[in-house]
Amino acid sequence: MPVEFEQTFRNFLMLHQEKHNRTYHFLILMDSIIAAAKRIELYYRTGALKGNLGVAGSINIQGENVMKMDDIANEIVLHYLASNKRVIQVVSEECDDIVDMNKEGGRYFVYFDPLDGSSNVSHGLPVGFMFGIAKRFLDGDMRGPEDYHLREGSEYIAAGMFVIPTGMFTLALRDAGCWRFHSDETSTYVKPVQLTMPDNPKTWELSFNAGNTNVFSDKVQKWIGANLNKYKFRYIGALAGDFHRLLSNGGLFMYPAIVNHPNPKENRPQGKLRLLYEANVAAFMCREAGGDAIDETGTRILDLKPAAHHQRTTLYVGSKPIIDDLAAALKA
Ligand code: AHM
Ligand code: MG
Repeated sequence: MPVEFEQTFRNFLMLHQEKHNRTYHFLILMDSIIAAAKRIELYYRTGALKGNLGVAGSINIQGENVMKMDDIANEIVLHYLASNKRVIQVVSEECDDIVDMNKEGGRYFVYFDPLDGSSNVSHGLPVGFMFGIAKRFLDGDMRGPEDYHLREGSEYIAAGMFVIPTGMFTLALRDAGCWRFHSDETSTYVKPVQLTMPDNPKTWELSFNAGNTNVFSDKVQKWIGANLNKYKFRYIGALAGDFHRLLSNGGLFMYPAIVNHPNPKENRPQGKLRLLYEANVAAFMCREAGGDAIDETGTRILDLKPAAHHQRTTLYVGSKPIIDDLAAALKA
């Protein structure tokens, strides 16, 4: 039997860069992101044996602080990104402050959540390593030291997610589509498959925390009442896992505002998810797959101007027709 070869992610990306007359810097950055993902996956798979499952800040039976998966994953990503030398600064869900890396010579900003889906961690169920990437203004036109790292999602050049520990990896490249890879027997990501969000309601799914329904706004509750029975309902409580399935089947993932808990600063209801490394990542991938994403005011997620690096937002992301329908219902 002849040896069979599948195209590797690296080969795919190299050809992409060459086709678009781009440098290899992005390839080098992605090498580090892949290396980090593989190492997180290894820790996660063996987590129960090594006592690494659980969330940060847990205390073991001896009363000692234990380094849990969230912190381990964060340390891994920070290590690989810092040693890569192409990164200017990062925003991580696990770090209060923005982390400086190669401020003078770096080329990219990386926004990431190293282990999203905390409620799944102690069970070893799917979690996500999600990331978005923006680029330095190469004309040297920095916007000032205090805010140049805060980019709208529309300025990202790429965004992606690893669904850990499944070996599935999805990467969207600006204006070049949304692509899925899987890990082969040698732990190499292979076999690019381009994803297109289905517009046909036959396969659509709804995904949201149904237990919160009675604290959503009246408009959202009304929309749910009119639509819940039309589609399948799926929710695993980790954005990467839920969104991974949605990219194949289409439909809607939402995390609406909890109306009883308004954000005191903005004096309007706020969502749970973070703009820079959760909502923007899903919205960017969705746009490249032909879908759309808005917040509860009807504004496109990718057009939201971040005012703070850990800013939260409401999120409605999915197939275009269902987002259009929701936008109309939210406006009514
Ligand atoms: P986390 O960053 O604390 O893990 O929270 C983000 C997660 C998302 O992955 C998921 O979509 C959502 O929170 C689930 O929240 P809930 O448990 O309220 O449904
Ligand atoms: Mg998170």
